[in-house]
Amino acid sequence: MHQLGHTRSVHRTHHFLHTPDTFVRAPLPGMQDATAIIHISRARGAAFTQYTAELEQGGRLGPAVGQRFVYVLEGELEIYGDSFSAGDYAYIPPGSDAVVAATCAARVVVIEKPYCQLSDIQPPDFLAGQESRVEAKPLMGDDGLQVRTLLPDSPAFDFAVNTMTYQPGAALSMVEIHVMEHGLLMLSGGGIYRLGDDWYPVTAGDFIWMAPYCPQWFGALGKTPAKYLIYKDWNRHPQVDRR
Ligand code: UGY
Ligand code: MN
Repeated sequence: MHQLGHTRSVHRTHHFLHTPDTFVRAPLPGMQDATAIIHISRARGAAFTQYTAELEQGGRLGPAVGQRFVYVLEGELEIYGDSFSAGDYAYIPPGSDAVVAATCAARVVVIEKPYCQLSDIQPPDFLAGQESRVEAKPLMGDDGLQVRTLLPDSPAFDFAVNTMTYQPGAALSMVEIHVMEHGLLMLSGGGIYRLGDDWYPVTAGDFIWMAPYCPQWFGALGKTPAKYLIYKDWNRHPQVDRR
């Protein structure tokens, strides 16, 4: 049903709120029995690509452009013979032969980015993890806001992916303004996101892109925790071209 041209999606120069009512699906090269909702990419000026892949049973992703991070939202994947279900994730290094296939219908967060090599450090190896086994740490001493850092704290990684869980009423303690850009998928709950000079109600299923230096703040609303998965570029000098 059409909404007379209304949507919560908002496209601005320094931020983008992408809500499910505006998602358009199209397969990427090499995908089999799968399709992608491309939330953000170079086409919009980001240094990374983030999409939600929807795979049928037996479906698979095409080859990655650069390194790839996958986080399972729903269903089950197989990579190198190991199975990955909701909350499981994998880091796949550049040039890897890893095949990402669905053993049942699955929805997956996929982040891809060319690897930014440092002269004295090798790229990371393949890594598999389970979010539930990552220790949650309070952000800036606030027990109501817990962060799980999914990738190791190592300069070999040129990006970070974390989950952040806010108890109802919890909020970032400051408006952040920083050089890193973000790709963010709301996993559950909701609240108000400040982006630039605007405040938006956001809920599970929404995607947000924040350009470098986009002022940002979030406060959780409702009776259940709000949780999001957040990407940021990391561990590299900003003078280096990240694309
Ligand atoms: O890691 C971050 O920069 C994070 N605190 N930003 C955010 O939640 N918008
Ligand atoms: Mn931030």
